[in-house]
Amino acid sequence: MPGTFRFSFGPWNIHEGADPFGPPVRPGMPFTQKLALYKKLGFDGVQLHDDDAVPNLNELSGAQIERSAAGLRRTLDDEGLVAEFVAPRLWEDPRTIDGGFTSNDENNRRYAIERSLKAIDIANVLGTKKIVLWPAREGTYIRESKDARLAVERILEAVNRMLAYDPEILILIEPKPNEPMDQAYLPTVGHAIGLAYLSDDPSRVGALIESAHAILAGLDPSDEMSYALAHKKLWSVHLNDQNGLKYDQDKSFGSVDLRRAFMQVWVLDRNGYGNNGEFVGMDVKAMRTQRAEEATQHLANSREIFLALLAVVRSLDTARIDQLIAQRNYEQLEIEIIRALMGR
Ligand code: GLO
Ligand code: MG
Repeated sequence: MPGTFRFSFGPWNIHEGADPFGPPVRPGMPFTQKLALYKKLGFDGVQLHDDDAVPNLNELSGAQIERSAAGLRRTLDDEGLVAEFVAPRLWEDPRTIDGGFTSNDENNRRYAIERSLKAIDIANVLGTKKIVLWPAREGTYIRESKDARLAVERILEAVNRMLAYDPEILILIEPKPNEPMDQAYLPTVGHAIGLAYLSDDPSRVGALIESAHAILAGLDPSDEMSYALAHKKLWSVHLNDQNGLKYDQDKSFGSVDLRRAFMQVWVLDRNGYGNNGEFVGMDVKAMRTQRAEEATQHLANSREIFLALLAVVRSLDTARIDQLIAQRNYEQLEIEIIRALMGR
């Protein structure tokens, strides 16, 4: 069955352009103004960090958090938008400097788990069951500083605490091999899914695959997606692009390697992605050089490229492809795919 595609992004994808070497170059945009742009750009789903949804949540009581989240829920409803997931932001607080779940300090680990449970409360008010865990600082700068086996056990303990806290919540691990840490404990989807099977409820732990993260790990994003699909665990994607092994670039989908992007669309469509309500997330950032007036174009462009590649995928003659595969004439298969991509 072919896929069904709806698109999402997070408020961080409309960005002021700050990087580690320079300040913002565009004015900030209030969150509600960003929400008003979603539909115009062709997007229906909103991805949220817990504190995108409820600012300053560390200073609020449980009841205050619920009230604030309910306010956002009304705004989303008014805009005709849905919350796709909530992700606990475990990488900015001073208590998570050396990791959240894998910090060597017990008090800090407790903070990270409590914060993740608050993200679940917020998700419930917003009407989503999906919690994304990007284990940003669950890794090291020097290997001697943490016990790597214990770290995996500690991440597992946190996942189990979350599963026990809410019997319906789904946990999507977003693997990334490095940045901000030198080396991360869950670098690939294989690691994420391995952890899922160790958990108390493997059926509720899956993955979000980001194209750039797979590329940074030296892997092909469509193969990473296929691996998760084989386990029925591809519950979201962060499509974008990445020009080789450098900082995490979050370039527009397909802007570096159109054929690599094509293959991701092919895999998603051929596997009926989206038929259970999964979104196609675009984790993309505008170039720092982009003027403020046009600083949302990367989102519309990524969606346009996805849909154009989908049209190419669906235009291909599958009997012809099967025939070339049967003949083992992969050179001919390649030229025909490239011709299709070039519109010839
Ligand atoms: C950074 C990640 C980040 C996450 C987001 C949701 O490299 O891709 O953008 O996707 O924080 O957890
Ligand atoms: Mg991402």
